Amino acid sequence: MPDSVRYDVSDRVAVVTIDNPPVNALSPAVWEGIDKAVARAVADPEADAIVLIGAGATFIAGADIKVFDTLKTREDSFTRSAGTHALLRRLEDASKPLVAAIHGNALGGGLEVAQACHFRVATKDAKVGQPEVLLGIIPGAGGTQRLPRLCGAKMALEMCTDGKPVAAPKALAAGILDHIVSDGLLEGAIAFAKSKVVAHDIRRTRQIAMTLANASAGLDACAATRQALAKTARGAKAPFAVVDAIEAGLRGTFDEGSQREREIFAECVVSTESKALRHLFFAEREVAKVPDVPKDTPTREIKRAAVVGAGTMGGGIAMTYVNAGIPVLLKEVDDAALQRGLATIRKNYDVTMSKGKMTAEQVEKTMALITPTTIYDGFDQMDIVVEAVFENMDLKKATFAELGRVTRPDCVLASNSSTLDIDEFGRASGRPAQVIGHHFFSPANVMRLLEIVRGRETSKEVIATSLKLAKRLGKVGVVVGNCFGFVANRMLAYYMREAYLLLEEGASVEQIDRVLTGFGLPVGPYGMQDIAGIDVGARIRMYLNSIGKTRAEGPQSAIPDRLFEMGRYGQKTGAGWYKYDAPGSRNRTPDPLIEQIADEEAKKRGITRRPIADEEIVARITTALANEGARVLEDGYATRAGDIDIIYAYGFGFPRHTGGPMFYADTVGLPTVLARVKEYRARFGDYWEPAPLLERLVAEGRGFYSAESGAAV
Ligand code: T1G
Repeated sequence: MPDSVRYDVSDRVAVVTIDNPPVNALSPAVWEGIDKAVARAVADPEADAIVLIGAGATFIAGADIKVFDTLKTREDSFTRSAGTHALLRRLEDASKPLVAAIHGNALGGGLEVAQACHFRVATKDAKVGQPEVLLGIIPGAGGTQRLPRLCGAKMALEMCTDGKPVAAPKALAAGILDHIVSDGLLEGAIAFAKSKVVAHDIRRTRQIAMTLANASAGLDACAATRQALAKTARGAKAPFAVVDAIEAGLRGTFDEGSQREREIFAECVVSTESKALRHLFFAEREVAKVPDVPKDTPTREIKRAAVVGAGTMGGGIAMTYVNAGIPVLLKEVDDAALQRGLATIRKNYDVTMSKGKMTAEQVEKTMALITPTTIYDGFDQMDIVVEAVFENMDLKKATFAELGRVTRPDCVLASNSSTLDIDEFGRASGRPAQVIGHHFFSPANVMRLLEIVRGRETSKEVIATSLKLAKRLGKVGVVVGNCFGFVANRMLAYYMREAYLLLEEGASVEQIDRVLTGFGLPVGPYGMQDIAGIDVGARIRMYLNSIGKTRAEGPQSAIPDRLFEMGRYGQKTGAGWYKYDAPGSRNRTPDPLIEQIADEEAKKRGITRRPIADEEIVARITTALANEGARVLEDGYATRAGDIDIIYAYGFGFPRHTGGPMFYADTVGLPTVLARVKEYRARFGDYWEPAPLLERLVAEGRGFYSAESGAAV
């Protein structure tokens, strides 16, 4: 029996322990071990029942995701899944009560193993779930057939299409779990198993009959789920595939449904969508590993924080801290600005409350963690200060100079700047080792990305503290270098350049936004600007012009500045790239004025506007991102291509099923991407210059993620 599975007998109950750190993933050895151990227990005269339990912090967190890369073809995967299904049937057919004892997480294949057991008991803080769609696959070990038999098709559809874990009390109420133990899990599970011996009670999930009524209600739920997914899936296929598998089980027998599940799983696991999502799964875990900041680098404890600036970003940052239980001093220049900021925070919590996600009492408790102020008193008690004042160099430098005077020498001084030079702030504060960029994304209390910008002198301790803090704030922290726009906005400038030029050349605002949301982005460039504010971008452009810089090489479209001069800032002014019913309204309509302005600007640049194909829009935007991403990598401002993909997935909602702009470029093929850069250079101008890294990788026949070497650039 492999070491990863142990066998013991306690009080006439066989205890099978899965011990495969860190999350007891179902590697081939673990599968084999479980199979052998349960067979041994069935034959063991010293054992009347069997308990399956995980060692360490969790039950089984699913199949070993790394194994999926070894499945090269559908046929290969289909064949292999036969073994898994047969194994689970052997568990289910055990002649002695078999109880799964769950703590931590029972996810994916882990929950499917538990479903094949006769009973499931858990600790009250355990979670169960089928997150496979988040990896572009479906449950492939019987979950689409057994779960509906335990909790009904409707809940099974929900769990398998949103992939979210379900807490034990809810899983008990739904019939997924049979009991929640109050004290020790193992003791509780053994007692439960013994009670089933006495009761001669064995329940095989696959034999739970699906009544006709349930089946027809289930089929209605499938139809309703498909309708809902049409709005939310944004191009991902796996959520629809899981509905197909569950439906097959509702229309046919358990075996027919299982066969269909295996076919669909085999299709999904070799798909580009799944490869992309598996890539993001591991990339998200890699971002925390910064080559020159060892895992054991000491970190500071962050117990008290201050935020300077209570505008849109400052308010959202304050909410992020207090949502994590960290009290915040929120400072503004005067009381009027402070009250405006507090009112916006209150309004945001009211919206959360109206959605039933917080109670009034919770809102009051959270808001009470915010101490508003207009002075620096108390800043000498802070562990961290986040500066979120207006994106202006002089204003930020003055703020850091002040912070250098009023805070403790070991206080972390973070800036929410989205573009400006962190080293300047370090110099202004007089202690650059404590200064770092914490670039949040709007809305800061919602978007999960934290771009952590290290300055030339930022200490490793401050970087490590920032990474740990990001996790505590519920963010994905990505460490990047300090160049203009860092990684996120530096690349975004090329995305926006192409969006503006495509408009001037003949595409419309609606077309560009429709095509990119069709590609899977949550919002197109123009809708996004109308939300964020056209004035924000305009003021950064004005600052850049004042220091003789542009955000991206090539022609600078005058259209956004013309809208700014007209006071069209977007939703907040009732007009921007679109017209809105009223200032603040989200109901938008296309505005023919934009077409007129685009015509005028095109004429000024001697361009004859032309019909532009949807494909060209996607190609130019994604090529611009990949080419600049390659430059960011070779300039050393990002550690890995995966970091860029995580930044775009979590910062801009770049469609996860594409894997992010760098992984997507590999999917398209770097030779094609390079050819496009060269084509655009010939058609539009020398500002389209291939990144040397891109040319080198193509010459070496490699990608940003070279499958054969597995090495990421
Ligand atoms: N396979 C391989 N490695 C895994 C893994 C898995 N399933 N889960 C985690 N790891 C690694 C991870 O890469 C990291 O490695 C370390 O464990 C700690 O993870 C048949 C087909 C369980 C909630 O999707 O959601 O079952 O970076 O940092 O924050 O139908 O891990 O240290 O080298 O995330 O405490 C379905 C995936 C698989 C769950 C713990 N299961 N895991 O979170 O730790 S498909 C999942 C998680 C399947 C069946 C199908 C989380 C976690 P390293 P971590 P954490």
